Amino acid sequence: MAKKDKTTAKRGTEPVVDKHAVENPSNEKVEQLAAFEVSDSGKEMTTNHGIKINDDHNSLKAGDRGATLLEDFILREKITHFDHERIPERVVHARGAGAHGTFKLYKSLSKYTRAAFLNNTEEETPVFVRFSTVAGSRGSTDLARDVRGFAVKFYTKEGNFDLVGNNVPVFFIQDAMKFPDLIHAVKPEPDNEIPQAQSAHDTFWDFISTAPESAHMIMWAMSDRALPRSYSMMEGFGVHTFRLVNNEGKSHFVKFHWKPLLGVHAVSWDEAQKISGRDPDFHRRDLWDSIESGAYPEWELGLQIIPEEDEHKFDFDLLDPTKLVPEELVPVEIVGKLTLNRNPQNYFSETEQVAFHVGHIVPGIDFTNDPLMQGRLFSYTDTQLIRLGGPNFQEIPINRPIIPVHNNQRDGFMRQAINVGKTAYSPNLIADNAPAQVKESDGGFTSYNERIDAKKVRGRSESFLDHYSQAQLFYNSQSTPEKNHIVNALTFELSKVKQIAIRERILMLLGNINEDLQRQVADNLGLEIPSSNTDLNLVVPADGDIKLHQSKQPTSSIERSEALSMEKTKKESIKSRQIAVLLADGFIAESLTSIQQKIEQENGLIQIIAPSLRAVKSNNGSTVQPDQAFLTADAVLFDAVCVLGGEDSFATLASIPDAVQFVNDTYKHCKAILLDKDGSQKFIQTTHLDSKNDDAFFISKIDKESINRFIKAIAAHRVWHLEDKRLVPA
Ligand code: HDE
Repeated sequence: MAKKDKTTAKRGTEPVVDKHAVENPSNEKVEQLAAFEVSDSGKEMTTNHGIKINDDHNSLKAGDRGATLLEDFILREKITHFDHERIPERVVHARGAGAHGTFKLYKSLSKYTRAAFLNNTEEETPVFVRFSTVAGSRGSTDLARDVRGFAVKFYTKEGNFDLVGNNVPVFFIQDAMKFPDLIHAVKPEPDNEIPQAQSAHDTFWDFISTAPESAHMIMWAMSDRALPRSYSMMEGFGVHTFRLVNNEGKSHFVKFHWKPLLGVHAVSWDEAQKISGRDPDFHRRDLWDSIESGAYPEWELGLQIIPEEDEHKFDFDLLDPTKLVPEELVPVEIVGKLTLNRNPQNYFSETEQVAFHVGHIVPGIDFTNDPLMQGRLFSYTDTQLIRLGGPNFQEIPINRPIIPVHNNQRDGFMRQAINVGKTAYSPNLIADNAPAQVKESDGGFTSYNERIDAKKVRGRSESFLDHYSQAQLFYNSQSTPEKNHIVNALTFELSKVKQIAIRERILMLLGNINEDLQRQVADNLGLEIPSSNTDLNLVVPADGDIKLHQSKQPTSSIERSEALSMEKTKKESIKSRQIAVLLADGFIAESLTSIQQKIEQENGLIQIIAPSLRAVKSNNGSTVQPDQAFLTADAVLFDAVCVLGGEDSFATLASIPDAVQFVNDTYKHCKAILLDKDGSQKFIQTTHLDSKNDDAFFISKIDKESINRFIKAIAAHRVWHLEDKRLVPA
């Protein structure tokens, strides 16, 4: 194995130490990847064929001003490679960010599954995780209103297991057959390729208005779940019902959950839109910086396990991917922890080339007949064949399992393995039947022995036709601010829809979910409430009976589910939160030290923002170097702000409109603010802040007590209930 080179390219003349290669934990997969790493540090330049290059800046010409010569193989090679360096982006989930980490099991699940990585609590399983948005292209913003992909590749000792999930537990459609239609509808419209990374346009809502099966998912997509504060502050879900199969061949149904240790938190839509301009890489940067600073993102793996005998005990179908299993009916059992602790070395080689597939399972895990999942089982390999250029994509370093691969598959574009020997078929006598098939008892994969006895039908099960119960359950489970955000999101999206008939059809759909929701959106759009909420389900075969496809009356057995609201989520930690400290000449040095020490102790990240990048002088003559000036900093990129007194610092900040705006915006977006009392009076008058403290706005001397209150407010994330009081013109 190649020795890992711990230096990166030279900046100036000094070799720069690659900090993360030195400090971040390694694992078996990372060691495997190291064998493929190439460092140019201190090396001579060569062509791809190893010829040392003497001049990389000038092409070979016939005379100083002459035409360039075709024989210039160095120029030809350089340009040719450049011409071919793009590959197609993913057809969905094109924009993403990834990281390495490990999975550690808390307790053995041998009762349910024979998957070794879910049995052995001693071993850590290496993982690579890629988060993504769905609709936008590779260069689009991280903060689009969208579902987020949450794809985890476990490099287990029995091969790769991919849990290719989302941050929402349900999906828009019930059958894979409709996926191309859904995606064509949400992607930019085909005539002018507008709008990018947005669902707020006619074709998307036209599709939704004819597909009531999407009602539940629409509630999630219009909620703040679609605007995560950070990848490390969102849940992940396997969505489909899977199977766990134990050593005796007994199967249990299972739903996979990832629960973030930092809780589930979102930004507001106003912030999301502004962040998209200020820092379209906001989530990607947050993931990278958290890992580099040692504030590793963590999630616990949770399972909802359902005995096979209970398959028909619910008032929804476990095979229907538009339904979740309420935690009140089946609790989530926490079984292990995922920690992301290492950034990739190279975005393209790792994050872009990683190829996930729902069909990558290991013995002890199996599929169900969920018709969406069944379609996915085809799509993922198919897409890699075009995206990664052929059938050998599994040999790309990031995709290789950590155990050796042996079979009789051969050749194809870009084959890396040099398979030795004469045989590439089975059975064979020449090589004594190698590679040999493996008995189930020795770890050979066998499919779950499900009994199926049915007629072929092209259609939908009647058990899939209750489209509104869980949409209602979700809406009813939201807090008042969360409900308001859903109303605002629907108003925003439908305001962008040009055809009034589509707006009206969506109002009918909303009426089947909640009449209050329908009324508010109708009012905002200036439309009448439709006289009937006719269901426009157009999923009907050409000669089918439309009545057989109408949505069923809602019949949910529970009305509210606490787990569906973000309000009761964990609010304990400020790990990886960005806190802005505003200051100017004359600031009180002692206050800065106190706040820095305490925030760093709690794993928060501080940035000092000042009028310019010139060092700022404190009241005692010491100086501090700002991280940013107001020109590049913006409140939407931070979770909280602390403004340091005394008089002189405040007087300068009060005279800078961007500083005042910074504090106003933090206030408007319901975030925590700590203002040093010393000299703050006049500053407050220049802002829209109320001069009274509230649950997250403190005017106080900067001391232990006020810093502790400030930290608690940051951990609580936002005071959404004060949204109507913290009024600031944008
Ligand atoms: Fe995917 N999906 N999907 N999907 N999906 C892809 O595979 C597809 C679905 C998800 O970070 C593609 O390699 C079909 C549900 C994630 O690389 C493609 C259907 C869920 C990612 C594809 C679905 C997902 C993808 C595009 C309906 C949540 C990104 C590039 C039958 C459980 C993985 C690629 C990454 C990517 C097809 C529905 C999650 C085309 C046909 C439901 C997280 O194969």
